Amino acid sequence: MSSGLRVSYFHSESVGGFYYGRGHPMKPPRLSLTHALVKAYGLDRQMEVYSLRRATVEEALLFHTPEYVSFLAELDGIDLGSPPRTLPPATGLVLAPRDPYSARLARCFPPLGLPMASTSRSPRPSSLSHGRQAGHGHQGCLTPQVSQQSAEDLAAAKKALEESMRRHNLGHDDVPVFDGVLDFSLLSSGGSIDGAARLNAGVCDVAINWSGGLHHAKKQAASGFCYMNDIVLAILELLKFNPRVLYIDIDVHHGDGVEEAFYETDRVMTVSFHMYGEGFFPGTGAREDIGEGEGKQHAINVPLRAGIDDRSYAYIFKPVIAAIIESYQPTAIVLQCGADSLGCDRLGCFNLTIGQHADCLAFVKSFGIPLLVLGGGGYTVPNVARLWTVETATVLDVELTNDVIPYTEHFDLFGPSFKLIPDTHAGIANLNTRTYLDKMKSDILQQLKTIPF
Ligand code: V1S
Ligand code: CA
Ligand code: ZN
Repeated sequence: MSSGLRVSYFHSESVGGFYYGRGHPMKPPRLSLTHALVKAYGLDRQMEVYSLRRATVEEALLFHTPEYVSFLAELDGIDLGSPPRTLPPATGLVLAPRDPYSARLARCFPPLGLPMASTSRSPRPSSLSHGRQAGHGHQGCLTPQVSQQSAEDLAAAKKALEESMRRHNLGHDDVPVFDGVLDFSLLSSGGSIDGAARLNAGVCDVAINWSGGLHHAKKQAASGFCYMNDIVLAILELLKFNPRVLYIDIDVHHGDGVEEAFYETDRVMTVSFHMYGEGFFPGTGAREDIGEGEGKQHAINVPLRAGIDDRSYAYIFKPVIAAIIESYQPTAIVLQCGADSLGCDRLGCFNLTIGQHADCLAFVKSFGIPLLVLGGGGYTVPNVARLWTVETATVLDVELTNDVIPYTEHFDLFGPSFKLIPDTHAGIANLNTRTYLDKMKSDILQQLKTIPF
C-alpha cells in the first residue's frame, strides 16, 4: 500500500457488458476500460478489490417503491414473488448467460410495437463490445397461450404496460428498457452500499465504486440514464452509523435525485456543482433551491455557466467545500465524480482538465473524513477511463506520469495522443465571470451562516 490509506475498490467485469442501445451515449464498457487501465498501472495491487454484489430487492426498497422495483423486475423477466428473492452474486464473467433472467417483455407482446429500445436494435460495434448482446430477436417467441389471447386482452395489457412505462418514466431515449436493466442497477447499487458498509465498519478509509454515481433516479421513476439511485441507497447505509453525511456532486449535471431524496432532512447536506440554463438537463438546481422543513439550508446548489475552466472551478469549489465541511462537520462524505465535467465530453460543456477534476477529489480527501467515491456521467469513453484511473491513483497517493499509457488490448482507443492526460480543453468560452462566481460564493457562505450548528 502506498498512502497508508485503506482503500476498498468495487468492480466486476459483468457490469461493463450491458448495452443501453444503439446511439445511446451511456456506455457501460467504459467501466471495463477503466478497470483495464487501473490494472495496467498496477493500482489494483495497492488496494482491496471486491466483486460487485447485487443489491437485494429489500435493499432497493429502502428508497424505491415496491411498484417501481417490481416493474423493473417484470421488464427484466424476474419473478420477485418466487424464491430466491435475491439474485445470485455477480460471477465476474463478461459473457454471463442471460437466460435465467431474460424472459423478456418482447417475448410476450412482440407484435404491438412496444417501445423497447435495445431489443429492436443491433448490438454495438465497439471494440469493447464483448459481453451482453442486446435483446434477442423476438420473432417466433410467442408462446401458444399468448397467441390464443383475445385481441382485447392484448390491447388492455398493452395499455397497462404503456401506462406503467409512463408512470415510471421508462422506455424513451434517455432511459430505454435494455436487457438486464434491473441486474445492472442492482450491481451498481450493491457496490455503493458495500462501500458505505465498509466505511461504517471502519475497515477502510476510502471506498471506490466507478459503476455507481447514478444520481438522477427517483423513488419511483427512472431519469437521465439512471434507474436505481445507488447514491441514495449508500447514504442510507451511511446514516445507520453517521449523524451527518455530506454529498458532493461534480458531474456536469445537477444531482437532482439525491437532492430530492434528502431535501427535508438535516442529516444529509447535498452540494451540486452543475451547468445550469440554456435548457441543459435536468433543468433543476437553481441557487434558490436550499431544502425544506428540517432540511432547509441543507441543499446547496452551485449553478454554473458553460465553459468553466480549471481556475474558475477551483476558485469556487475549494472555498465553498472548505466552508461547508467546517460548518457542517460531516462524519462521512460521498463524492460523485461524474466525468462529463471534463472538457471535450460528448454531452458536457465544461472545460475541466483531468488534473483539476482529480484535484477536487484530492481536496475532499485531504479532510481525512471517511469517503465514498463514485462514478457518474462521462461520455467520451477513453477520457472517462483516464480520469477514473488518475482518480484511483489520487486516492492511493500514487503519482502517475503523463507518458504514453501502458499497452493493453484497448490501446488503440486512446489515440491519437495515447497519453494518460491529453489536452481536454474544448475551446468553449468561459461564461462564468469573476463577479458571478464571487456573488455565488458569498451567497453560499451566507447560507451556511443561517444554519444553527
Ligand atoms: N445532454 C444530453 C442528452 N443526450 C441524450 C441522449 C442522446 C442520444 C440518445 F440515444 C439518448 C439520449 N439525453 C440527454 C439528456 C440526459 C442526460 C443524462 C445525464 C446523466 C448523468 O451524466 O448526469 C448521470 C449518469 N436528456 C435530455 O436532454 C432530454 C431530452 C431532453 C433531449 C434528448 N433526447 C434524446 C431525450 C430528451
Ligand atoms: Ca453536479
Ligand atoms: Zn452527467
